[in-house]
Amino acid sequence: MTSESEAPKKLTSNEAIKENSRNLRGTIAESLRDTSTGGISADDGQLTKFHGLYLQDDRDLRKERRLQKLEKAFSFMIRVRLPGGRCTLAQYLTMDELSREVGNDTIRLTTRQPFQLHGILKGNLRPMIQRMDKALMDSIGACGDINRNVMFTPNPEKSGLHTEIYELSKKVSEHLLPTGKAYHEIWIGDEKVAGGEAEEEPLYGKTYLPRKFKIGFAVPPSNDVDVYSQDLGFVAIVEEGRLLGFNVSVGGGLGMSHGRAETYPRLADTIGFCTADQINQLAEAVVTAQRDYGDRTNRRHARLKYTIDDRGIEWFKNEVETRAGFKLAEAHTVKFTTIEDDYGWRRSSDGKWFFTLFIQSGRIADTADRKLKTALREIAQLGEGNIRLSPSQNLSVAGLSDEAKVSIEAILEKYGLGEANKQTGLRLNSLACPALPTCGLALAESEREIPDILDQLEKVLKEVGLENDAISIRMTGCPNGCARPYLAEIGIVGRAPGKYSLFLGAKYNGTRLNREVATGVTTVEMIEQVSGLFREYAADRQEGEEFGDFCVRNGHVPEPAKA
Ligand code: SRM
Ligand code: SF4
Repeated sequence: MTSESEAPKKLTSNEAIKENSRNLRGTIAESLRDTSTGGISADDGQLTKFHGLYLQDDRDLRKERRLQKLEKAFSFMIRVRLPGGRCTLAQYLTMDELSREVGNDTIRLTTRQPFQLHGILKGNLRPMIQRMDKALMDSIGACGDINRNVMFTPNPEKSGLHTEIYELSKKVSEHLLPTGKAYHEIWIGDEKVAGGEAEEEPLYGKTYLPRKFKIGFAVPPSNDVDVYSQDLGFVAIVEEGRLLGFNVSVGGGLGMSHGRAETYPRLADTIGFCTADQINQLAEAVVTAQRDYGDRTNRRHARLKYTIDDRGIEWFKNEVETRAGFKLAEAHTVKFTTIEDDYGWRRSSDGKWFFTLFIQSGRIADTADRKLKTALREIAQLGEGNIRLSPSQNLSVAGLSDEAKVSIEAILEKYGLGEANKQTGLRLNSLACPALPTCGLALAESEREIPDILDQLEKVLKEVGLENDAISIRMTGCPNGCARPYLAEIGIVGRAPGKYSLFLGAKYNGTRLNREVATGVTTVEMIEQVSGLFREYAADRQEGEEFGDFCVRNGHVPEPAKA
């Protein structure tokens, strides 16, 4: 907001790109035809994000290509929208095939429950999206300044109540989808030189949101979706097995930049309670308030969390209530105890089996000694049940009979994966973002480095008898926070090649942020520091005390972290 005497600030260049894009068409169609480069124009690169596509390059090859005077080794990453992380076996098999035929032969399960494929060459984009379309999958709104994949626990069959809430989360997701035809026109329909004409986008308007927007639904006691990290969170309130409605929280967000105090991770504030039939109206009110008041002059200050901090939570609540046309009731007390997926075999409320497999950093790949991708393909080819992706980058198969359970166990054994879930509590609670070589923003390694860090720390945990304790550890290659590191008891955040910041003291259940305790340390130094704390924790912890709480109580975290 500017006062009358102040000159209005200049809008970011992204605002002009959106405004002039004829509802996300830009010159993408032309960029795709240009065979002189594997890339696309910078402006189109901003627009393709709204279509779920990122232009990337293989950063491992940058130096060599520069020396050879070649352009970067460009390729695309696609993020496939999957509300609640749910897909059919046929859809999974489509991902498997596409990853092999046009991607880098890996599938990446993300921290918001979509699939990502990396390494797709420009010329393969249209045919790939057309095949996804035939399998009833799309990547609309998986990225960009828009509502992203709506998160919900991967097991709605856990109870009738979970199923009811899943349906509500799906409705919100559909309610907030863009309505424009650009995606179909560019990627699926007949090729047009300049694309069609812009249409009305009733909810988002011509310039969409100032920045990305995220929603998650949680059912206590599980906070698997990290509900307070979401721009808009719904926490189910249940009484005697009946859904009363939802606590509503707003203004969560984790991205920050090193050395810029004006950027920070923030937990959402709970502003009240709404009933199930008010959810869509409420979500629309929050989204449109952010659309109209979010900062479009600075993308580092454009998320809802800053709108709220600039104007005050009471102002925002009032704005939302006015737009929604109803008042929120008083929030209920909630208690979260866990964030961990239900690993292994569980009976669902429908009597079927639900199986969750731990997947390190969500990367499905075959390696010389571990054929995970092949094993999962064979499981999908059994033709029973369906697939779920979790907010912790794991994969589940749902809806299985006793016979299918036996067959799946045999496949896992055949590929040496029978013990895949027998990991330390630390590994089972670990996340890492992709970082190098695909992520253009990575300052340091993450996914490629975390296995080694875990190996080292596990030695100490076993030595002091803590191998079964659930301790959360999350690593990212930069401070953007994609693996939600600021909500981990141990957060490792890249600063420069081989250099990290160490964060400690978050609450395990995702209700308190951690604090930075070391800056610019190597992984060796970090492992040494954390190993020392593990030893202290094993010796001095109080009954039932979690690692993050221990770090706070014993003064290992600089200032008292907020509860
Ligand atoms: Fe993220 C940007 C990967 C979840 C905060 N994120 C990126 C990009 C697209 C890099 C880019 O802009 O060029 C990364 C692509 C890397 C690659 O090679 O695949 C990327 N983010 C991911 C994923 C794949 C990490 C993962 O390990 O699974 C997650 C995909 C989720 C999805 O399916 O939609 C992912 N990103 C998150 C989360 C966690 C969440 O949403 O629960 C966050 C923190 C929460 C939040 O939004 O506040 C997150 N990503 C960011 C940010 C910082 C946003 C900010 O407000 O400052 C960026 C950079 C940006 O937007 O400018 C970013
Ligand atoms: Fe890339 Fe940084 Fe996100 Fe990791 S946290 S995927 S390095 S943007």
